[in-house]
Amino acid sequence: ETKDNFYVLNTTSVVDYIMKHSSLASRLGGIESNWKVVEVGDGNLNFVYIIEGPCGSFVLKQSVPYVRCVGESWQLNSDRSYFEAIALKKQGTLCPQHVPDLYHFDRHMSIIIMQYLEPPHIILRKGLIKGIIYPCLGDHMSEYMAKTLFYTSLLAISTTTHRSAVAEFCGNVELCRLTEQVIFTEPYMEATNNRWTAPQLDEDVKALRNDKVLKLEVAELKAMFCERSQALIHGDLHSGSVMATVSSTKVIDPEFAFYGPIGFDVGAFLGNLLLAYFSQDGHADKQNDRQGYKRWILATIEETWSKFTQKFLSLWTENWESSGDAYPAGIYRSPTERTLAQEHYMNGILQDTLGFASAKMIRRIVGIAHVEDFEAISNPDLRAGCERRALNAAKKLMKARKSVSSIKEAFELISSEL
Ligand code: ADP
Ligand code: SR1
Ligand code: MG
Ligand code: MG
Ligand code: MG
Repeated sequence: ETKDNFYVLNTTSVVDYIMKHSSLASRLGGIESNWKVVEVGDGNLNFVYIIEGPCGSFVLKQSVPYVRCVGESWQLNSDRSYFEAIALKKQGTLCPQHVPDLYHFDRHMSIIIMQYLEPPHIILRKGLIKGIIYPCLGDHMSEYMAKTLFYTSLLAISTTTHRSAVAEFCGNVELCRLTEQVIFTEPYMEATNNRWTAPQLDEDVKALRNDKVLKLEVAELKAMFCERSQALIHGDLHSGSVMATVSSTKVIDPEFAFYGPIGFDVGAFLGNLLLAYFSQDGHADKQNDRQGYKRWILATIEETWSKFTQKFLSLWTENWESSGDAYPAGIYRSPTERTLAQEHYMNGILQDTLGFASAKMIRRIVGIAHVEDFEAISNPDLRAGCERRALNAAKKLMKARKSVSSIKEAFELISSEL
């Protein structure tokens, strides 16, 4: 249903909207005829405008009551804007360096106004396709994940605070259900939304749907996604939700945020780096065989995981006495017991991460929403070869994740695909 007085903006009505909000108008400066408005949304769900004036700029994002990439036939209420705004605010407090500043939120109109991440910031996925090396990426993303996930988990907060936050984000039901549908359900069955590089991958898709062991693993991951309120997760942390330069990394678009499993975020990020890895042969040319770049991607996966572990555990160790109801300091008294608890916890996150990373990879190859990493490879045989290696690696990782205790072991497991 559409809310009363809600309207979908266009480049003209955006200007009228800003004029009605003097603090926004004065941020831009000058008069409205000096303002430049461009719609740049390239995501699947929403509309995004960049607005620049003589004195300043910002980005305006509006959620509409349907799925943008499908059209009005797929209704989706625009409550997601509220959850994006409150998640942005929370994540911006916990990790301001890697989150755009929030300037304005209008719940009724589902409008968020935030800091414009100016060029040379580009969407990380596009940078990975171009073969750009980001020397700070592992450090920055591990920082973002460690801070946002640790401080919203029961390692840092009481069960009272946690329960009320979980209850608030339970309202993001439509987006959680969208994830359940397009990540954990449809890729493993016949569904009209699904597509893949055909006929090249027809047999691979059939095998996926008949893989009983794999489907049991997916059921387990789906249950974890629905049942485990471990921390406030971003919920859609793929490489299209990161804007980067060689020295700056910002995480945008947390509209899928809710209290879920930590491994869903870490897995989304690492799984999308693996997709970037597997697509590289499709972007190689005479000037650049991309072999060095592939090594950099794998090194960045290892660096992200090891720095995430280090930072997350440092926060835990520093805060052990003061807060968090999960591992009471009174029970965990000795350093030995604390180390044991930490190793156990991180091992669990690693195994969840590998499972969710795999699920994220599989859905991008056989489900509704594909990624530019592969879509930009115009030769279908070349593209299918890249996709098949990614699919096989994801299947192996998903099935064997519980026997893996390091990223090195994970790479060994899929060495024939790498
Ligand atoms: P969706 O929810 O539809 O995926 P996103 O929030 O991912 O929308 O935004 C879509 C696109 O808009 C991004 O890929 C990026 O190009 C641009 N964009 C979004 N937020 C910003 C920002 N703060 N600064 C600059 N560009 C942005
Ligand atoms: C209809 S599926 C759209 C996808 O785009 C979003 O960014 C999420 O990844 C979602 O699964
Ligand atoms: Mg997006
Ligand atoms: Mg900030
Ligand atoms: Mg989005």
